[in-house]
Amino acid sequence: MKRRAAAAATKGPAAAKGAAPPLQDGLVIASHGRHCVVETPGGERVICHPRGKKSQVVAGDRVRWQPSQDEGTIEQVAPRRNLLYRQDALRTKSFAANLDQVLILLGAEPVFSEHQLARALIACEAAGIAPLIALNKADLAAPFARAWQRLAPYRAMGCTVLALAAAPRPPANDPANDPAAAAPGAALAEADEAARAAARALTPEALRPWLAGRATLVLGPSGAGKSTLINRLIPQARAATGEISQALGSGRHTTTATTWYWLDDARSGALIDSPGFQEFGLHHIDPMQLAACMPDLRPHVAGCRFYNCTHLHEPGCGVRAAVQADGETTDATVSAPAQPGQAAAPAISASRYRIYGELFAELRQAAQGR
Ligand SMILES: Nc1nc2c(ncn2[C@@H]2O[C@H](COP(=O)(O)OP(=O)(O)O)[C@@H](O)[C@H]2O)c(=O)[nH]1
Ligand SMILES: [Mg+2]
Ligand SMILES: [Zn+2]
Repeated sequence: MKRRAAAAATKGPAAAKGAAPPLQDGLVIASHGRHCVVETPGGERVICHPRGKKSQVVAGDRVRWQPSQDEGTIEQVAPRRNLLYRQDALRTKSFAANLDQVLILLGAEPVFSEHQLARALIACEAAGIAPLIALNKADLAAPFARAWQRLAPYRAMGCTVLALAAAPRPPANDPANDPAAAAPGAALAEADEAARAAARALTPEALRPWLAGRATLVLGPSGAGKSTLINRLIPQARAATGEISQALGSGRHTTTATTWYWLDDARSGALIDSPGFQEFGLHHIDPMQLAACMPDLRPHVAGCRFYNCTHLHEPGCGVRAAVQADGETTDATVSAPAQPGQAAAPAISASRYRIYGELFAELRQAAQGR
């Protein structure tokens, strides 16, 4: 971390009269506890402290800060365009602010939790941030085919799902690696579809057009390949992480902070690396709004008899009427339009409806506890 020179901070007419130096613009590129790193428009990086206990800043915040000695104090935080956060019974934790999209990176291995994926997508929807899903490790044919099939409901509900090979291994010549072995008995067409997706898998470089000019938060379970992807696209990321952790930790042991990395010299696109995909609390979401945050359930709500339908047990529920039997495939089935003249909405997979029920119970309990 390049510490700011005290002399540079106190130059100018205001300083000459002994007044406080003028406020400066900055972007928060990392935040941890009571410290953060602010980047100036010129690319200098300064450790800053928020003024007051309550005023937490997060990566992506645009701030006005006051230089003092070799550090600074955050005086103002610009209104946020959006904020992605999670909330459980104990605390609220922010990921980042002012995002253009969230890249949810999953791996063919280890097997991802559909529940965590659903939670992350709901948080994006509630925050008004576009998600993009990438399934990494396309070179692992059989696990990739299984994972690709599990993502069918997400493709059907309109999510973009990209196949990625961030660091492919040479083929192992293992018969278990045949995509047809992925799901014995499953339709061959599905294995074929996964194999075609794997054959089209993007390299990290080929992912660039999806990232250019945007601030993208990268979320995903441990082992999915987040660090691999970030290090391929931003070779100096590893060094920057070390410097920032060291500066923010002030000698103490710290977990990695959420960190902002520029993708290009013009500083137009950025990847934001963040820990914490596992405990993705959604307690900030009203259970009665949950179906509206799930794009596959949402269109069917119009078909419910009761305006305050929970879609759990009510008669005349448009959502329940659209749920498929277990094992039915998503891509093909389309339910009847909820209302005459309306376009038919794709059916809801059994697993997605199960996740809705579990989340609804959890959020209702959280709302009652407040
Ligand atoms: N086979 C295969 N392995 C990969 C690929 N991308 C990453 N890995 C490996 O997956 C493991 C976890 O990657 P890492 O980037 O540390 O994951 P993170 O926990 O999400 O940051 C490492 O051993 C990587 O080498 C890929 O495309 N194919
Ligand atoms: Mg990592
Ligand atoms: Zn209903």
